Amino acid sequence: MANKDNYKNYFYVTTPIYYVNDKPHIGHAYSTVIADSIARFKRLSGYKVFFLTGADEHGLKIEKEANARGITPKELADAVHIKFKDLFGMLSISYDRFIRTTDEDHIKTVQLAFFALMEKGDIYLSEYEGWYCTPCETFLTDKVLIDGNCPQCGRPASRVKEESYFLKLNKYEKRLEEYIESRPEFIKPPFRKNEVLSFIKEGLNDLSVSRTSFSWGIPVPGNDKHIIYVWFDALLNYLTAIGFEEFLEGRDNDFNLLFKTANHIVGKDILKFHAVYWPVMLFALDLPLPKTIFAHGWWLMDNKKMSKSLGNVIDPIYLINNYGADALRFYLLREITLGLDGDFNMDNFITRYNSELANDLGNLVSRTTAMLQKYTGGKLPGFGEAGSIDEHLSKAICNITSTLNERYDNYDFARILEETFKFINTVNKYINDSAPWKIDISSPEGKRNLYKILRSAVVSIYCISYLIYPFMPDTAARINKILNVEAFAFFKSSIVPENIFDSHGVLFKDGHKINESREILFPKIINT
Ligand code: ME8
Repeated sequence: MANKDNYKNYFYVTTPIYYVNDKPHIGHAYSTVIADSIARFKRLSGYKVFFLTGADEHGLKIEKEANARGITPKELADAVHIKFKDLFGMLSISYDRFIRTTDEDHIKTVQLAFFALMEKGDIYLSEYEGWYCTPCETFLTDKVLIDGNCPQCGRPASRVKEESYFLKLNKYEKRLEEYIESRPEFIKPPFRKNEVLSFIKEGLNDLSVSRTSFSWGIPVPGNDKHIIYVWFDALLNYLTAIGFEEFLEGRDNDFNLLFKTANHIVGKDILKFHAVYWPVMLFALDLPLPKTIFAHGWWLMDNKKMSKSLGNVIDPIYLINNYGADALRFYLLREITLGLDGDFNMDNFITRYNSELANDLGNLVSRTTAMLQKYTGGKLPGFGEAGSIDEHLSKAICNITSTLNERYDNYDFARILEETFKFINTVNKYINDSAPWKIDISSPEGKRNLYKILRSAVVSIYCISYLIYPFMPDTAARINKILNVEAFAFFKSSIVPENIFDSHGVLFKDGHKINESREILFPKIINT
């Protein structure tokens, strides 16, 4: 059981921090919903969770956008980071901190780390000559350019020649390779591990970690002609947020315990920064590495890359306003296996919504509450009167819960949702097959049979609310309200699906009143 002083373990989960040059889009919602779902599941399972998200506010890209708008970069960051916060509020994102790279503690952390590595000799001054892609804030070699364009975003790279500080990557190349080879849980999904290893095996050049051609960023300590490279700055947010500075000062905090458990959720496009540059920075700083870097795939729109110029960028706010936050969360996690790319198709979104959310889940809840109203005035028949709960249902739920931890650890969310919705259909079928409306309740046996069906359906719905909670927290809360159980009783009790079929009498006492629900959980979408 989870309580303040008795956590199973720590669990630190992070999203990328988002560039504030433009408003959030579906890709930002995606990384954040993935992190939120695992954070919620881990909290539910008794872990002490720290969930971090935030804004990446420095760099040339932000400076350029601010110039174009005729405002300062800080004014741009102040305005745009609020849009991310608003979106995350609408999506019920349960973050513990929203970090901004302009926060005081972060600036200190970055300067401390940079200084420590200069002292150690792992950062040295030299000259950089080569290519730079501003939209990706990435240095590029001749070899990777495609017709003079960035291989990542396809836009033209610019030639730069400047004095620069460099981080020694080469020194840590072998150590990193061995580390990755020997730890299957470090890079997920597994096929991404090979991609990273082949990149490392090509040989790592030392990384340029400062710029002199613009001013919006954190100055190099002792040489403020140089601005610290935005990725060096950004990656360190993962240390700032959990008290790196206090830790260095020897103050007692959770830094050490938390960081080892870190799960960085990132898009596949930024895996290299997290699985190569970041570990090297941590090796150099003599810190442990995060536990897992999970790279998710990309959402395409009608099989094309989303881009402003194609005008096919999906606005998450539009979807939330029209269909609800949980419908969007559900679609993002149910439609594609995490790790692979997927196509965001509106017809498909509506079909899934209508069939799985409105028909399967929504109807199960409304028909069950309607039956209770009709037969018992909303009172749940006692444990004694109903006898046992349907065995087939209890087995089905145990099959799901027994694999839950493993599935979450592998980010196999689509599978969990698939199984949960299969279970919802099993309960619907159970009600259809046992046809309570045909039962002759004048006989004691008939009555007992009806009560068993009602109780089985209610207990099953409670289990469903537990299973969907990490993915659709507001829907789970609404169901709990209809069932008239304290919001998320599973947080506070040991009554989780593993044992609910034995102990449902504790939560649903004899005569427990189920609220009459006129509320439609998911109104059907009429596709025009
Ligand atoms: O990269 N589908 O920030 P960012 C899925 N500041 N994910 C997508 C996507 C799409 N169509 N488009 C973008 C940065 N993303 C850095 C991170 S972390 C220390 C610094 C994802 O605002 C993308 O893969 O450009 C990335 O994970 C995230 O959005 C942030 O993008």
